[in-house]
Amino acid sequence: MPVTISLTEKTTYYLTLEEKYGAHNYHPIPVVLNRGKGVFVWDVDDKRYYDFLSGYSAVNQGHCHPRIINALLSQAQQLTLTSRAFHNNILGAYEQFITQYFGYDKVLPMNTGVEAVETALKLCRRWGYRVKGIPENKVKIIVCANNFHGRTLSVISFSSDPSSAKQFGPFTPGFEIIPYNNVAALATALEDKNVAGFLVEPIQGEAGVVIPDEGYLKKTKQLCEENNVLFIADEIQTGLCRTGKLLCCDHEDVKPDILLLGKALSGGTLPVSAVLANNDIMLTIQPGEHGSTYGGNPLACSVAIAALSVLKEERMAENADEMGTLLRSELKKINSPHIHTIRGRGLLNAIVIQHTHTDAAWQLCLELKENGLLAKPTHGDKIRFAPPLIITAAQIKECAGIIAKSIAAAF
Ligand code: IF1
Repeated sequence: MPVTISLTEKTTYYLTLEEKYGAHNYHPIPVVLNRGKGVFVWDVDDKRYYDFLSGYSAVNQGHCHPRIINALLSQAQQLTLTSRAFHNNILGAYEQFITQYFGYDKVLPMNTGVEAVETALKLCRRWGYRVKGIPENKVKIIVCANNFHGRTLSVISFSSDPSSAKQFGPFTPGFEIIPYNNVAALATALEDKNVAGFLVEPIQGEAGVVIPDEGYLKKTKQLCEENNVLFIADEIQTGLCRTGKLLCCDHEDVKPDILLLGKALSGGTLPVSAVLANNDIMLTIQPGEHGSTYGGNPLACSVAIAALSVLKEERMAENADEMGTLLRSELKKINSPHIHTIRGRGLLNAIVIQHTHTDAAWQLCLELKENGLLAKPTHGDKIRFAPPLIITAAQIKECAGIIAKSIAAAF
């Protein structure tokens, strides 16, 4: 401590380029990747790594999954974008496919995750006025402390993380922040009859894989029902088999009124997000009231059908569940005083590092990189372990070995 790493000439070249010409809105691990396949990525010097971030869960299906890439390539040669001014021959088939897949009447296709969140907020407000009958401009949406739902102005308006929101005001009103994993706090918040929705992550990812108590989702959903309030699940990170079920809400048999998907909906190929809801909610938005140039483009639709198909056909939820259990039990065997906590569900896992050095988690990630495994710290002391869902038992064991060796070397 601190871990010494030597960057190659090639790596330094790319780092310098980004430093000079790119905005400084990220602080990446100093590795420059140029190739990916399955659970592996390679850097510009051809060193191979296990990818334990999976593009923040966008590549659940593994890097460059052949079926997803095939869909991408063949559709790219046919038709990529029409805009929604005209119809295309893939959109309807995709809409039928995804609504049947998740059991909703309708889908509204968008691109990035945060656009899906924004769409849900607009839908919820609209539903609040049209259906629930809340007086104009009075709709309130309840959110949770330590949430992460993206980076737009309205979404950071209800962030409790100072680095997300500081000096980006003034902010959008109409939101109330309550503590996460606190049913009583929601009950109190719902006494206000102008509440139209409750937006929640079934597991808080950015907060460091914070798993609520068993029953939290079920109880909060029930409270929402009793108060005629929409339960909006942000499954952008937790959905699509990451936690060992198709949706994280499935662990408690909860069906959200509005379901948000993104990231792995395209298997890491292009930004594809979706908002799913039934007619009573979705049909409150009429032509001209919402949309996006790229939303529902045929390239995205083809890719999303393939991305969803392989999740099911290759039993990725089941594998995530089994491999997650194995990973956590292997990590527990490491038995280091510097691992304060190991937690997770399926292959969405985190360890909390305990060390006198404040940047110990960062140092450990550098050491992991040296040993062929890529992960990224969050909030200083937490490291997420979220490999692609196609990882095998032998690979999990090898990775646990890399993690053990790295902890021994770094601390
Ligand atoms: C970055 C974390 C992951 C999300 C949930 C919406 C969005 C996200 C639950 C917005 C995005 C990202 C974005 C990413 C880091 C990342 C992240 F560390 F912040 F928590 F995944 F772990 N809802 N999450 O997690 O989706 O608009 O980005 O497509 O670099 O900011 P987006």
